[in-house]
Order: sequence, then structure tokens, then C-alpha cells
Amino acid sequence: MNSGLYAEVQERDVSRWRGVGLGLLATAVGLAVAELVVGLFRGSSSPVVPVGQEFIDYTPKWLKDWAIEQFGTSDKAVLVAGALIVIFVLGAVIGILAVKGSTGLAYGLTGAIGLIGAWAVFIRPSPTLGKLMPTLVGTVVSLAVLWWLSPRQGPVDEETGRPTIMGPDRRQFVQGAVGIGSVAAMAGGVGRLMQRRFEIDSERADIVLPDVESEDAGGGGSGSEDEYSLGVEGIESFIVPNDNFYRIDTALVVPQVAKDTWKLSISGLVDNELELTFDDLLARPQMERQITLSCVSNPVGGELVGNALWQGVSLADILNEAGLQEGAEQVVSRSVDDWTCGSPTDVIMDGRDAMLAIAMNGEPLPAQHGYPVRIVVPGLFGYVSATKWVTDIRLTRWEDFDAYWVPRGWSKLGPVKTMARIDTPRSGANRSGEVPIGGVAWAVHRGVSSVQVRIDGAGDWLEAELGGVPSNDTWVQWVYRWDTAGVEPGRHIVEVRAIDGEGVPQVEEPKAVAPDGAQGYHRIALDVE
Ligand SMILES: Nc1nc2c(c(=O)[nH]1)N[C@H]1C(S)=C(S)[C@@H](COP(=O)(O)O)O[C@H]1N2
Ligand SMILES: [Mo]
Repeated sequence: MNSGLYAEVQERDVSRWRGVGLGLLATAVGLAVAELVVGLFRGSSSPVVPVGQEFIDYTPKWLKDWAIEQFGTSDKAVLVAGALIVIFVLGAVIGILAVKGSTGLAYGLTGAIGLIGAWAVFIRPSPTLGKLMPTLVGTVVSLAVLWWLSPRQGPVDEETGRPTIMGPDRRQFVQGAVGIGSVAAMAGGVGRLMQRRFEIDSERADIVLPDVESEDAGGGGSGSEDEYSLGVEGIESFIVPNDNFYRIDTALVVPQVAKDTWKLSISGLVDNELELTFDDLLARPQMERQITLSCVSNPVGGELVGNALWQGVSLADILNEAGLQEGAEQVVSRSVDDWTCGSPTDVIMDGRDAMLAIAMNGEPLPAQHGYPVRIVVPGLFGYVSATKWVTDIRLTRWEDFDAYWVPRGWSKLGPVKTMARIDTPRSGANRSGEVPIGGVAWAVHRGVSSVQVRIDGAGDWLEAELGGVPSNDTWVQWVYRWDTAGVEPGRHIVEVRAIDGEGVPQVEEPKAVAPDGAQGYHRIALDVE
């Protein structure tokens, strides 16, 4: 009987710290073994990330906003860390219960946590029983460690008439813990290494990109940096290298989609449903365009924007082949991890270079930017156009579907707003003499006709010099060389605005990023010496 065990154990007075140690160990071993199982079976899933993902889906918006503010785009790492901390704290509590004799409760709680993990894995897109394996095996191993290293009730001692207590003494406990701990660390490490087998880096390196017909190349120019750059130090490079390109998505682990398993289906309000493979895309005429991509959550002066050279096939051509029907107002695209996005059909079909992109800056898409295929539409914010790991396109009416961010408070339509950013000098810098003030400006698809600078909110707007552009679909570098001779020493405020290709100036009135993108002028403080 457990209560007997409980009483006996109370008398023995095992240290609570042994319980904490046992609990952390059992938790770590369970998680490590789960990693090993993930490494053994393609398509299985560790429970940690889905539990973190549940956190994301159930965290209230204010908490999410706070986390993004505090941790920027590393908020995912924070959520995984949060999930791990919760799991380990619970593990420690369970360990204390176990060494104090409440073993039944300890086993029950462990099982319950395992079930919660399994549940989190199972409600992710495309659940299979195989996916649950790491969680189930990990839970069982965790239970076994708990059982082995905690006191158990043995047979009744004939002399005293009381049950004996089995289980490790102090030395055995330490030895067992060290032994199990090392084996688990190895299992976890090996599992991690083996998981690399499922990553797409090696197949990606073997892809030979098809040629682009010369008239379709370079986004209207050779695509080289020098052609468009002003050469001013401190301004973001005209073409942002893949490794520096901002990344935004809801995926806690980067989806690894093998190109040969990839398919894109086109359905909904179309005459002919289509299904395209990666090879089908490679066989189609290729286009190459520089397009500036930006995020609706980019604050004024922020860095969630970048320009790259994209290669791919025309999305409008494919939709024409499918044959758009009456009412096909919205292009709903879906990624392999079930993120969704709704774009206006008329924008994709209006002649702009909307594409199914397979390459970024001359190489196959990096996994984190959507390998093997993503959508890019010049002039729309990423959340309403730029689906990465896209596997499904469905034509619907606007009222028939709200994509991922819409019920979360973001606008259904997301045209990119006109914006100018100061990259150099940094706010708070000390300068004298001639000061190059410069940065980038964009009004994607409308183009930028001029960029202007104003000092101390007074006087005229001063015309900046612009760099080159291959088309209206990219940002432009700008510089204003401010001669500070004769300027009163001390702090001055510099602000900038862009005017789009239709002559419409950037809006001055500041506005938050939600629901449809930030507004207002970027300003810096500059100390003139
Ligand atoms: N599958 C998927 N695609 C996605 C997203 C996402 O969460 N999941 N986020 C979108 C958003 S909000 C932006 S701004 C762009 C960012 O693309 P990047 O990470 O390549 O810069 O991707 C878009 N495509
Ligand atoms: Mo975004």
C-alpha cells in the first residue's frame, strides 16, 4: 500500500534536493530520448516545439506584443525556453513527490504531462501516430527513471511486521543518476546529429537553377550591387545578402520540405484544378526580378524590410492556366505548416511581377526563406502575399476565408506604405563638417520619386540625392550631405520623408503597426560639434 510506503519514507527523511535532482534527471532523460527517436524516424516530432507553439497560439495578444517588443524576432527562442522551464519545474515537483513516497501521484503527473505533449504534437497539421512516438517513448523512459531511483515498497519484514523499502541508497542514487545522465546526454546529442539527415541543405546544394531568358533577367538591370548603390558607408546594401535578410514567420522549427515530395495544388474557383511539381516549375519560363519585401510589423525606422533578386515563374500565368472563375477575388495560399495568407486576385493579375519564387540572390531559396517554393508579390506586405513553403493555392471570395493574421487583428488588405529610413548616422551620433545623412526609401510598385530631409522640423524640405533602381518594385538608396559649418553646435533633429512615384508624400501622422502598417516620419537626433 502506498500510504504505508509514504509513512515509511517520511521516517527515513530523504532530502528534498534528492527529489529535485531526480525530477530534473527524469525530465532531461525523457526529452533526450525523445530527441533520439526524432533522429531515428523521419516525420516524427519532438514535443517541446509543439508545446511552445501552443503557447504562441494561446498567449493573449498583449503578451505576444510585449514579448516581440522585449525580445524582437528571438521571441520564438524565448517561447521554447519558456516551455522547457515549465516542463523542468514540473519535473522537479514530481521528483520531490516521488522521493517523499507519493510515487503514484508522481507517475500520474508524469503521464499527464506526456499526454499534454502528445496532444500538442497531435493537433499540429497532418498528425500521424508516428509523430507521437518520441513523446510516448520519452514519457515511458522518464517514468522508468523515476521508478528506478525512487523508494519502492518491498516485501513485509517478518521481524518488524512493517514493509521494507527498496530503492537506491544515497550512493546508489548518485551513481545511477550519473550513469543515466551520461547515457541520456549521449542519446540527445546523437539524436540531434541524426536529425540533420532530414534537413534539405544537401539536396539544395545540388540544384542547378534553370537559365533565365535575357529579357527576363535581373529585374531590369544586371542585378549587381554597384549599379544601384550610392557607395555611402552605413546605408543598408541595395541587395541584402540571404544571411542578413530579415526573417518573419510563425514556424518554431524551419520546415524542411524535400523538393521531390513538394507539390502545389491550385483549386477553388478555377476551371481546371492544377497540380504542379518542382520539376514542372523548373521547366517553365523563368523570370528574375529584384523585389523589396517588407513586413507589416516593421516600425518606422525598423529593419523588417529587405531587397533581393528573386527567380521563379509567373503566378499570373499559372492562375490564367487554371482559369479564374467569377468571384475568385482572393488568392488563399497555405504553407506546409498550415499558415495561411490571403492576397487580392486583381493585384496578382494586374501585370506586376507576382511570382512563385524558387531562388533568392542566385541560389535556391534558403530553408528559412521558404525552400523549395514561396510566393513574392511586389507591393504587398509579406503577411498578405509572401507565403513560404507554399503547397496550396485556393481561389475564394473575400467573405469565404480569413487568413491567419486577419482574426488576430490585422487588415485583410496590406499594400506596402511609402516609407523612408535613416541608416546613417545613428541617432545620438556626434558629427561635424559635411555629414552624409542617408538610408533607404520604398513605395514598392509605385516607386519613389524623391526623398527629402528636414532639420529641426522647420524650414524647407531639402532634396536628397537618389541611387539607381532596376524598377519601381525596389527600394532606393538616398543621401543628403549636410554641411554643418555655421550650424549651431548641439542637438539637432533630422527627419526624412519619401514621395512616391505618383507624387503622393509619405504620411506624417504617426500610426502603430497594427492593423495595416506603421506610418510617420523616421527621425534621429544628431549632435553637431
Ligand atoms: N509559411 C509562412 N510564410 C510566411 C509567413 C509565415 O508566418 N509562414 N510570414 C509572412 C510574413 S509576415 C512576412 S513579412 C514574410 C517574411 O519573409 P522572409 O522571412 O523571407 O523575410 O513571410 C511571409 N510568409
Ligand atoms: Mo510580416
